[in-house]
Amino acid sequence: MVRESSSHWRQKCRCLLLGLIITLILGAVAVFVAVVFVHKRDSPSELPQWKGRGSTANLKEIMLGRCFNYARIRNPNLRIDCLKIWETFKNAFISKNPCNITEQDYQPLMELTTYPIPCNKTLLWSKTNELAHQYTKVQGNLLTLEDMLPGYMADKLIWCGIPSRPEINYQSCPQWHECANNSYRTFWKTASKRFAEAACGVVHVMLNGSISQAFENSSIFASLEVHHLNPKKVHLMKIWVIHNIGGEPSDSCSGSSIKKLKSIIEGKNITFSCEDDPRAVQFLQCVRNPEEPVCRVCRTEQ
Ligand code: N1C
Repeated sequence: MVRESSSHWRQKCRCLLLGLIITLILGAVAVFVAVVFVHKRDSPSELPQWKGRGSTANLKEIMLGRCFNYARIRNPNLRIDCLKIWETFKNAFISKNPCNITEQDYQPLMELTTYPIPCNKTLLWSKTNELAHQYTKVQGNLLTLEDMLPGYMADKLIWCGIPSRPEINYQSCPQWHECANNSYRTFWKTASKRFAEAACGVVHVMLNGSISQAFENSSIFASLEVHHLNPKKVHLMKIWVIHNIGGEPSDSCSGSSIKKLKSIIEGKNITFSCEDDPRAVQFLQCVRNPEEPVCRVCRTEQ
């Protein structure tokens, strides 16, 4: 009787031990599979490979910093919630195919960040990014999209998401021309359209006369901004065509691309004027090229 119960007890122990061993093995296998899966998920080779560089490192920190700088220092009267703006910005592109971002995706952000711009202050530009911003900084009376909150926060940054994964892709993003509806191209299209729609009074435009077509069809200025100016609000467009100092001009106010722009603008019942190399802009260029003959004309010999 005693022997029987001890053998029964031993058998029970064996079963328990076997159960424990099986549980341990299964646990180890589960941990192994999970580790392999997580590793695979995070491995860069598994991410979609786009031709452009990945999202700007520290995107969140940069955008939040710019937002707080804008709200606390540049424009202290502005009542905005930067964290909410960041979340709304992120929701426009996160977990989505970066070639399939629509203007609708950015509408909530635009609603949160768009403020009226005073009349006569709008400066549009195409292929003159650096000079246009140097000019507004020094002259102080005109504003570009980069002076408004959405443009200020996004200036010179790259961003895109990963389909079905709530992460930012820091490995690669579509290039500007890789697909028309990529995350940052759609952003600039949406913001530029709204910026043009909001313009009133006189609108200034800085174009580049050192490229073959100063008014170039595929640019955001030609394809969007021009068509979204409201003739009920804008009465004059002042074009400045700028040429590299010391270089050969390729296009000018009398060139065919500007003539085309003139006919579009006049067709909208907006008055049009055009000036090649206004002096105020040329002075700025002369800071970098003081020895060029065109920069010497005002100098009196002593
Ligand atoms: O295509 P573009 O010029 O004609 O676009 C310029 C036009 C400006 O008037 C702005 O209002 O569109 C707006 N805009 C920006 O403000 C902007 N900031 C930075 C458009 N693009 C902008 N970028 C970047 O410049 C953008 O990421 C892309 O690479 C260029 C487009 O500028 P462009 O071809 O010189």
